[in-house]
Amino acid sequence: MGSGCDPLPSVGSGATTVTPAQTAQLRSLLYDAQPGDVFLLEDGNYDLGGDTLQLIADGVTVRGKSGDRSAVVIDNNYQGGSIFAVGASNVTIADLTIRRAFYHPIHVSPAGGQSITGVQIYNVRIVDPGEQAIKINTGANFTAFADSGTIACSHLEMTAAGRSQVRNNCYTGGVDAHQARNWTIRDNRVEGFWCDAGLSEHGIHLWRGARDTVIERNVLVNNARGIGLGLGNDNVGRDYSDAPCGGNKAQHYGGVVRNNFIYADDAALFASASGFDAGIGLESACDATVVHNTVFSTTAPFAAIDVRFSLTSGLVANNLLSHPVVERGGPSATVSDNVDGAQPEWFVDAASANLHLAPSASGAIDQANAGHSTQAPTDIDGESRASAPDVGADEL
Ligand SMILES: [Ca+2]
Ligand SMILES: [Ca+2]
Repeated sequence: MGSGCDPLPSVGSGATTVTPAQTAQLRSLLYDAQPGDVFLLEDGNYDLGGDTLQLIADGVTVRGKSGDRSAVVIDNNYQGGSIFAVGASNVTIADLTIRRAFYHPIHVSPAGGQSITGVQIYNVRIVDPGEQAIKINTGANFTAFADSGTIACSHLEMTAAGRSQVRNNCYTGGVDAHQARNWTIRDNRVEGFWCDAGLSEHGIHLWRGARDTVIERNVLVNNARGIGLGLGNDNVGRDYSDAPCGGNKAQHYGGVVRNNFIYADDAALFASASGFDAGIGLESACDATVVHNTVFSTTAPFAAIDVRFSLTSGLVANNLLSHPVVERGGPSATVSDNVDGAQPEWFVDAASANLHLAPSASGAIDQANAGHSTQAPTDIDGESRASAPDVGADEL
């Protein structure tokens, strides 16, 4: 898996090209796919009319043919259920737009009794989901899991029009993963997940016993909650044979959150019932590493980083913040070498969520603890950190 956002390799011969005129057959085409089949969707609008596209054979790829994700639009107009239901390993969805699912535009959940791995969501634009944009779940029997997937170079967005369609007390969010292990979520933009009433789930959220997630180089704009590992302190989780966290049932185990920009400036978000809650939330997140993120808000959130509950441990360091870290409920994480009170002029263009450092940002430049920077050896641009590293996601 690469680290950039270059186009995926072109496919060889044998791919099936699909046109918008075949929209009514798309469901059966994909359901009947054989392992490794590749489907290339021509530019245009695919108005599904409520169909769910089930991907149940391993290694199936569904891609926009042109590579321009904005030119291939799959729309369910809030009919039916989810749009893509991914139940097999090594499925790729790439280079297209998915709009207005009643539930989830993409729902990853093992279709059979076996765990699945290697699902890839790449260069996808998701707009106005009825529930969470990308849901990752266990199989129906709670013993098969969806592990080791990637969500990269994608754009998840709730617009004002979509927000008015969200149901069930703001039951929405960007990525929502339960009991999922070893996912990489990188280089995405996630924005607009909040409601007038009710508290949206995070832009990116893994919990209920998820583990070893890597969340890096994402830009999160105007979400009620940015990135979350864990939620609450109940015992709903996943059992691992090596009994991590001293055998305690945590909401999240391990994991790294680094080099993300998290930004909020929307007066309507601040005026909503829940406001801007937290840039990053750790709740019963055991052995988490949260380093070199930048969280900037024009109005105070509850917490720039919320470190909560007694099972939360690990390291929260070298983050550049407009507002303070809040520790509550007895966490044992090491919280050090963070800089709060960042000002808008410390950044290249804060009003555009460009939180790269300005040359005058002396409060951030060279101010990080180099010992903790080993957890994030490169920055949000993929550039190496200097021997005198800067706090936050950007090394100037
Ligand atoms: Ca430096
Ligand atoms: Ca840089």
